[in-house]
Order: sequence, then C-alpha cells, then structure tokens
Amino acid sequence: MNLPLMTRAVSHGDAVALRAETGTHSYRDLLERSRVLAIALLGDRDDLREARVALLVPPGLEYVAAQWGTWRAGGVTTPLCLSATEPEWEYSLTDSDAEIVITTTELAARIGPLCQRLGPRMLVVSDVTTVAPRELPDVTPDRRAMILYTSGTTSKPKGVVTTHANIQAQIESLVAAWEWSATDRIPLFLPLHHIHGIINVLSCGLWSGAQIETFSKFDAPTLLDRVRADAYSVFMAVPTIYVKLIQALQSASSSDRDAYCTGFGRMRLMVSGSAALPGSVHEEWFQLTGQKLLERYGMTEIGMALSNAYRGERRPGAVGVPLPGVEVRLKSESSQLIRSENEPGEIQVRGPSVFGEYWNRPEITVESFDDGWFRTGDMAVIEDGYYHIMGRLSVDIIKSGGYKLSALEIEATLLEHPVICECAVIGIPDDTWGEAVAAAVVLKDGASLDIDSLRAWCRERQSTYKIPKQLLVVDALPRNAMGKVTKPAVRQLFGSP
Ligand code: MCA
Ligand code: AMP
Repeated sequence: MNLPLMTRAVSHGDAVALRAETGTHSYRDLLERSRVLAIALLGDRDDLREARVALLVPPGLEYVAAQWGTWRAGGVTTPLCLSATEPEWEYSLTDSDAEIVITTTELAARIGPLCQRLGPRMLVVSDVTTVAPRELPDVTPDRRAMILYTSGTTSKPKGVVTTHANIQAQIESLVAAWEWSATDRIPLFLPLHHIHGIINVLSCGLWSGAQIETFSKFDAPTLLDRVRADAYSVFMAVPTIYVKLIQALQSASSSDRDAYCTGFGRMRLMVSGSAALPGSVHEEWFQLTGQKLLERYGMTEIGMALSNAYRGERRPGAVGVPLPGVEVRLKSESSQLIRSENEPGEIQVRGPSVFGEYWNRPEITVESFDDGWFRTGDMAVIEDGYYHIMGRLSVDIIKSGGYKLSALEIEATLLEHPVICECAVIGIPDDTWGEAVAAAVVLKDGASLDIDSLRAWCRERQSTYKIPKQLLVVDALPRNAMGKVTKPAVRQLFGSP
C-alpha cells in the first residue's frame, strides 16, 4: 500500500472516519472495504493500468470504498453527477471511455440500461462481499488518478486529469494552511464530482484523521440541528449555501436562531469558495454568528490557489495570497508580467497541484499553458497585498450555485428545441445563485414558448442548474458588424449591466 492517503489511514486505525446514514465507519473499515472492492475490480488482472472507473455513488462509506478501491487497483476515478441526466452521463462515460461503472443498488436501475448500451461493466458495491486475498499493485504518484468534468469555453465539458501527486499536493497545501487535525469534524453536503467536495472536504479530512459527516444533499434544517449540537469544528460551503443559511436563520424563532448562531460561532474555521462571496453576505454572516468567513479561490485544474489567512486578516471581497506550494502571477492583456499593485491581469498558476492535461485534448492542453503556467481565464488585481478576483476573460462561463457552466453548452442544447432557431445564453446577477442562467431566443415563424415549457423540456436533457431561469423571446439577437452575437448587448436586453 504505497498511496499516502491509505498509509495514513492505517495510522488512524479505529478512529471514526465517517458518520453516514449507514452508521459510523472507522479508517480501518474504509481500508478493508476498499481492499475488497479493489480485488473485485481487478478480476484476473494484476493492475487496472489507469482504466477509467466511473463512480455513481452517493456520499458515504460506499463512495470512499469505490474511490480508494479504484485507486488501489491502479484505476482512474471519474465521478458522475448524481442528479445528471442520461445524456450527460452518456457523454462522460463515452468521453472518458469508462471500462467499469461502480454504483449502488438504488442507482443501478437508472444507469444499468446505459451501461448495457455503451458496454462498461457495472459493479454494484454491495454485491461485493468476499474475495480471495491477494496483492494489490504498486501505484506510483505520477500515475493518473482522477478525471473531473468541467465546463468551459468549449461547448462540451472537458475532462481534467489529475495524478496522485497532484491530489497529494492539493491536500497537503490546504492541510498546512488551514491547520487540519485529527480532532476536526466537518459536514459534507457538497456534490462528490467536483473538487470542493472531493479534495477540500473529503480528502483533506481523511488525510488528517478527522471525522466527516456525510449528507445526501444540502438541507438547512438537518444541518442546523447538528450545528446546534456542536457537531462540527470546520465548515466549507459555496456562497449560495451561506445565502440559504442566512435565510433559514432569519426565519427561525429567536431562541433557535441564537442556538444555531452560537454553534456556528464556536467552529474554528468556516470557509467560502467556488464563486465570489458578496461583501454583504460576509458581513451578515459575521453579524449573525461572529464568524469571519475565510474566502479562497481555486479551480478544478489547479486545486486551491489563493486563500485569506487562517491566522490573520480575512478581508471581505478578497481571496488573499498564494497557498503553500502554489506559485501565482498576473499577466496583462499584452502578455506583460504585472509587478505592481492595482494593475489587473490574468491569474496564472504553477506548482505540483496543477493538473497535467485535459483528457484526450492535447491541443487545448497546450493552449491552456503559458510557458508552464496554467492560464486560469480569471482576472485579478492585487490591492494592499491581497488578490481580488475581478471576473472572467470569457463571457461564456457562468458560475451558478458554485457550478461552472458553459453558455455554449446550454446554447447547443437549446438549439435542439423544435421551435428555437437562434439563442444566446448569459449569466445574470442573482442574489441567491450568484449568477442565474438567462436565454434570449428567436423562434420559428408563428411559434410560441414560455419559460415553464422550456424548463420542462430541458429537464430531460440537462442538470437543473443548467436550465434557464429567465427567457426572453426576441425578433433578432444583437450582432456586431461581423454577424457575431454581442453578449454585452444581450445582457442589456435582460436589463443587466
Ligand atoms: C438549483 N436550482 C437552481 C439552481 N440550482 N436555480 C437556479 N440556479 C441554480 N444554479 C433550483 C432547482 O431547479 C430547483 O427548483 C430548486 O432550485 C432546488 O433544487 P436543488 O437541486 O434541490 O437545489 P439545492 O439542493 O438547494 O442546491 C443548491 C446547492 C447546490 C446546495 C447550492 O447547487 C450545490 O451543492 N452547489 C455546490 C456545487 C459545487 O460543489 N461547486 C464546486 C465546484 P424547482 O424546485 O423549481 O425545481 S468546484 C469549484 O468550483 C472550484 C474548484 C472551487 O473553487 O471550489
Ligand atoms: P471550476 O471550474 O468549477 O473549478 O470553477 C473554478 C472557477 O470558480 C474559477 O475559475 C473562478 O472563476 C471561480 N471561483 C472559485 N473561487 C472563487 C472565488 N472565491 N471568487 C470568485 N470566483 C471564484
């Protein structure tokens, strides 16, 4: 067993690793379940040799067993979004060329027909109970470990490939900066197909010997009851969740609110990230709970890059300074290195936590690096020593509820609608979601469309967070002299700056 996450788990032994619907599970349980699963995955092979293994497993013991089991067998995990539609799963399975799909009894009925049609073997975790003992392969840190699908400036999501060494660097940086320890207890309600949930919460917690309480999804009342009972020392969420928690606190009775707020106030660390945290939310949270949220900045391709101080200033509207082991620079539009404060530039990142490649997309990989530095596409400026995110270079990237969405991908789906001839998708500011998806469409002659029927049609094809929340039917889309749709003018149609 040569992967540090697992060798460390040996030393954590009988400590409780997970509190889940299935009960409590020790680090020893995780090791045993993942060993058995690794052997079942291997069958008669000695090493999966980076075969892609898709995971459609809810948070809990079975998810960790599937992830660690795949890694211990030498495979590459491709976690799927639990609430995705069949076309979205099909895209991930086909693009990653998944050989095996690990799932649960409940989800097997939903993914089974797709596996039969596309060919990957389906393995139901609970079906694997006993296996004959055998050696597991040596998995070196330079090997590929995980493919996460991320939307961007291409119409279809790209697979971000990280190695075991990248993952280790991402974990070690956060464990050092935020002082994780075996006494920590953290709730996990974020989805486990993105790094916020996978690395920042699950893997940092397990690396440290901490206790993680898993939930199938974010549910404010359940969580608040546990907070009131002092169940956690650390808390990590996207801004939308803090907005929803503020709403829940405000509608609680004053005695309940006091108890919840006292619970939050006692935690040693509360972090916000994945999207900009509005200064008003930072302030309101502080007023309610006495906690200064620590905001940080990251990306699937690089892990976390910038963070406010754990011991030191947590400045609203800023994302702090580079994390341990991460190098960050700003490059101007004219490709000049920015050396002074108050001059905006693109954030570029280098270091062991940065991914190596987009799966099967060598050209896009090359274009994404500038002399070894990853080009994030985010603009920032340094003010009084702290980085501030100013926005993105591409208007086609939307951040909604912490999810990164591609306007181009949503447009491609909308164009399949029988009455839509043309469309332009943008993100418009939204108090709860950060940005909300809005679509301007031109319809075929004589046709009509309303938002409810459009949403119902989209539901079969795309995850709920990609479905337009606002619809505007127009006679023509605004275009420039070259005939290209001008997104700033589309924003104005929605009355958005
Ligand atoms: C859901 N709804 C939405 C959206 N999402 N409406 C507008 N915009 C959205 N984005 C609607 C649904 O259609 C539904 O409406 C209702 O809200 C409830 O849906 P549900 O899915 O149950 O919502 P929820 O459970 O309350 O979800 C909110 C959430 C979730 C908990 C904030 O979106 C979430 O877990 N987000 C985190 C994503 C994440 O982990 N991102 C990190 C990526 P109706 O009832 O009418 O049908 S990693 C990353 O970004 C980098 C690396 C980083 O820095 O971390
Ligand atoms: P993802 O591709 O889902 O990994 O999302 C990464 C993107 O989320 C970054 O490129 C940023 O645009 C955005 N992001 C993450 N953290 C923050 C933050 N604290 N403030 C503003 N944007 C953020």
